[in-house]
Amino acid sequence: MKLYDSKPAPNPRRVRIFLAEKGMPLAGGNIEHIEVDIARGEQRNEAALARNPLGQIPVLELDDGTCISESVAICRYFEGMQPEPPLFGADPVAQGLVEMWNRRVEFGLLGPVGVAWRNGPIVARMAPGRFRQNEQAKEDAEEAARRFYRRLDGWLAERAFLAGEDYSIADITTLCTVDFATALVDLAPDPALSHLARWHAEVSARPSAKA
Ligand SMILES: N[C@@H](CCC(=O)N[C@@H](CS)C(=O)NCC(=O)O)C(=O)O
Repeated sequence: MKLYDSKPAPNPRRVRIFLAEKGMPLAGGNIEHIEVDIARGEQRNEAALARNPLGQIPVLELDDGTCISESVAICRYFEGMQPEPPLFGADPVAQGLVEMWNRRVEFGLLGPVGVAWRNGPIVARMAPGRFRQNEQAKEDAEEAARRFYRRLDGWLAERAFLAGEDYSIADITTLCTVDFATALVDLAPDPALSHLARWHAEVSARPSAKA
């Protein structure tokens, strides 16, 4: 199988961290790793659009040609192939909580961070004219992201990880979003949010975070 990936992009990193947590190596394993140059638009060439008509990565292409896109869908596939350690929850309650947190973070943080990025200066430099930029949309999205950081801080005061005492895909989504927001959107969490900072230090210290 082949994984179409991009080192600097946040969504493909979710899959790499997930694989690292599963102990499934990208180098030397049975997954062929293909780096896609997003800046050059390789995710939208004819072959790429045949794999994913949305022109986005990551994409997992199975040996029979089946293509799975959407980071969480790819992670679900790997969870099915290798259930241990469970990263979508070990029992129905945990599964519900993991799903709840993952969706909250996708809609409540990853979405606004994406809007702030599309309307921000780095995109204007990297891909001039690709998006019609709107300063008000950027500011509203930044405020929404900061509000979500404050909520996260409160939640993490009471639990080790997003969905409870076990690390899960919800932590992976949050880590990738926070790191992308910090590095490329100028939207780092306020360091005074000490519970969020504690959580971030802990998940960043896991070997998988280097993926
Ligand atoms: N919901 C999708 C989002 C995928 C996505 O937005 N991928 C970005 C990289 S992080 C991409 O391919 N961008 C290239 C483009 O939009 O041209 C997922 O979870 O995989």
